[in-house]
Amino acid sequence: MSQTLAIIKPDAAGSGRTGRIIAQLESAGFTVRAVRMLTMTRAQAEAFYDVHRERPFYGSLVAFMTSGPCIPMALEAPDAVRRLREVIGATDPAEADPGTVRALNAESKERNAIHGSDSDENARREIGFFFPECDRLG
Ligand code: IDP
Ligand code: MG
Repeated sequence: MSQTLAIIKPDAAGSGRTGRIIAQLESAGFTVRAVRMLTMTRAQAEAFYDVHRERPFYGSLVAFMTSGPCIPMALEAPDAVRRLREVIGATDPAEADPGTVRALNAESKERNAIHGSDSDENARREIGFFFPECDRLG
């Protein structure tokens, strides 16, 4: 078993999509090991997306991610990082495979409903970012 971090982003959390997204993740074989709801501060969003600091969309992304509540979750499954990326689909929902979380719930490349860690190393860092009190979840 391995773990990854998902975040239901403010667009989806604010439009009544939380339950169906968690149900889809559980149906896909993930177990929720930790979950919380928060509105990120600007400093939190800037730190979380620090890797994108030089990208043209960084300011807009930080504004979006602080615009309302979001729902970080630590998810567990075999090959969790790769599997979650499959289930959420491509960054741009217009390019996401049919049936993926983004194809079903996202409106644009920025407002794309959900985050998924992109490597085991980043999954550990990102789980620790939102759940620092947990040595090992679950
Ligand atoms: P990912 O979430 O699929 O891993 P990243 O390239 O890591 O995509 O980008 C992080 C987030 O930044 C995306 O999920 C999306 O919200 C936003 N983003 C990425 N590329 C663009 C873009 O070209 N325009 C606007 N927002 C973008
Ligand atoms: Mg990414």
